[in-house]
Amino acid sequence: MADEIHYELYYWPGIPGRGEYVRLALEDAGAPYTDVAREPNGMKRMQAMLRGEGARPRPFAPPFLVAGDVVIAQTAAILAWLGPKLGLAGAGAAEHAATHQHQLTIADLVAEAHDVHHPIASSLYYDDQKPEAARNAKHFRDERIPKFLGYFEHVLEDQAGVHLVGAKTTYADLSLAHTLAGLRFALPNAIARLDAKIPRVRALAQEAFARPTLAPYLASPRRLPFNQQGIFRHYPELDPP
Ligand SMILES: N[C@@H](CCC(=O)N[C@@H](CS)C(=O)NCC(=O)O)C(=O)O
Repeated sequence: MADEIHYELYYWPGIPGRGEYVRLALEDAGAPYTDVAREPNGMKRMQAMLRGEGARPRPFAPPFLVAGDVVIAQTAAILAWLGPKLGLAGAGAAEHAATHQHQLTIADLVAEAHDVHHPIASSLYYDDQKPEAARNAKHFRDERIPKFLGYFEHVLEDQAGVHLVGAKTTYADLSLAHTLAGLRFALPNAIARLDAKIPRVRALAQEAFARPTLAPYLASPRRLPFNQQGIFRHYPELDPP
């Protein structure tokens, strides 16, 4: 159950991005929070925090979370801190650590998904790095996605269930469900080819997104759709049939 802290999440307002991983945990737990940069003057407040005009340590990049006098950045670190408070990190230290481990593996996958369309530099346009993106995408589709999702399929086999850790939903389950949705948006053909090999990952995603507090959020306008500015982008030329 959520505690009584009113959280402030800071993240770029126009994309689900990495902020969505934190949102999913907060929404699932019914925790009170403000999505600051989506409020009037919120971007100014976020930029001020990034300039160091706020709590310490100043964050390097969004997402970051403010809870009272605590400020914490890095998606996996935010979730490791929040997860136990929200009842989404399993039971006990070993399950907390395993949940964090899975989140870090998901973070690696997310970073690679971003680098598919920006393999040279985030500061360049996609159009300025298309040949490199095409080369990167082939390896991501053929090697990396099967390896990552195959790994999680094995974890679920070991678990004999639909949860990556323990017997209950953790934030790692929510994150994997969101990542599968993002990959399916970006590379629908590649994921369709893999679907038959990842039944447990798909079952996890279905269960996670049907959770009673999460399903209404996912159907609401508060959930930002995937788009061409985010981490998961759909360029048809990177996803041949
Ligand atoms: N490892 C960090 C990465 C944070 C990150 O790359 N944030 C992006 C938005 S999703 C950003 O604004 N980066 C700015 C930068 O790296 O200069 C995390 O997982 O939270």
